[in-house]
Amino acid sequence: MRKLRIGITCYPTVGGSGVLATELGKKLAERGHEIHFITSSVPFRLNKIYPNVFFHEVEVNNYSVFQYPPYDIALASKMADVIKEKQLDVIHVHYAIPHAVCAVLAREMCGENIGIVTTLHGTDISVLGQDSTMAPAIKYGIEKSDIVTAVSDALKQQTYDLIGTTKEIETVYNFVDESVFKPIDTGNLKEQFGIREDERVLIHVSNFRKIKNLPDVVRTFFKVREKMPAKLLLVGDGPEKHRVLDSIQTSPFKDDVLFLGKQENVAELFGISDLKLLLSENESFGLVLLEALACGVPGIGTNVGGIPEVVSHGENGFVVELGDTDAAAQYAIELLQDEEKLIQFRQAAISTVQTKFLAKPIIDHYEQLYERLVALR
Ligand code: GMT
Repeated sequence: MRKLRIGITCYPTVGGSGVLATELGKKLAERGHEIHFITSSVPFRLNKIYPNVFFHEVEVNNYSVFQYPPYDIALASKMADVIKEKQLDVIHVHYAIPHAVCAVLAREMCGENIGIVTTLHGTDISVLGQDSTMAPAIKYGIEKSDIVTAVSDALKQQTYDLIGTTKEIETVYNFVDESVFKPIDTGNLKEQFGIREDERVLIHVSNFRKIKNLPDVVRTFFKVREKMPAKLLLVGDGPEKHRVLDSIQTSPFKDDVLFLGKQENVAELFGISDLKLLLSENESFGLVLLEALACGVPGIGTNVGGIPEVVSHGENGFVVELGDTDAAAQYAIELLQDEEKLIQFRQAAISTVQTKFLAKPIIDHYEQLYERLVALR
């Protein structure tokens, strides 16, 4: 395949869509493509120098007349600059708002016939798609993109239901970097956290937003803790953190909940974990679940959005109804008390990634989409 010049726009701070976009860019660069990130800051997983990867910062003018700094216009202008100067073949935007609309505007501005790929990630549809001030712009961005992908069948269906578009949407699942997310020897890390060998470790990783339903994670853990020695690792940070902290203060098990804040090396934390909990109110995919599975950690997730496409009930984890912490705890207890079953689930977790979410075929798929667009130019 010929080498392409690909622009990528995403939210560069912590979040699944930014992670996926960055990992995709890195993998495409390894294949020899020239990758141009056009973002407001360096994407957080772009943490070293990668050959073929370039970063173009979007700077927003804070002129006093602006009540709100016009990020969208600055992004579109920067995209138009980079498209022209670097002669991009394709621009791939992650998250519909404002990125898809900015890409369309940039194409108009620079007058180049560039292909636009938009990947829908979740809240751009499930939350913003319900907002009448946003829905028309999302629909416009989707319909003016040349190719639209969604990270799960559930999200694709939700887009049709909420946005009312007839645009063809292809499901392209998320993937993880298997060289990072794999079972690893963590030495005495468990001990360093003060966790005894006989204690089971449950883990939750997220941006601590309301949609992640932290109260149910803690409730489930406490029910498990009543039956066995265990610790809960809460990894990440966000608006719900203090509410959760307050809510556990009266529990006799409060010292068994460890708040670790934002962490870079999540794979190591999965390395000391036995079970991942993701009990979200909505989740288009649940990239962190996939990261856990790749590390050999089974997951319990809610029966919402794309989670059942990632977690196979009774094989690599369990799917429970939203709010049913009794069921979540019961499944957790049964699994964590049965070493043989846990080993079986750990193996199934790894093979799910190998069979359904391997990076290579998914990146091949994106490459084919780009190639399709380039052939049309
Ligand atoms: O919910 C988040 O953690 C952030 C959000 C984002 O846009 O980064 O995540 C969405 O995209 C991820 C990557 O495709 C998915 O794995 C998440 O499930 C999705 N979040 C929601 O749908 C709530």
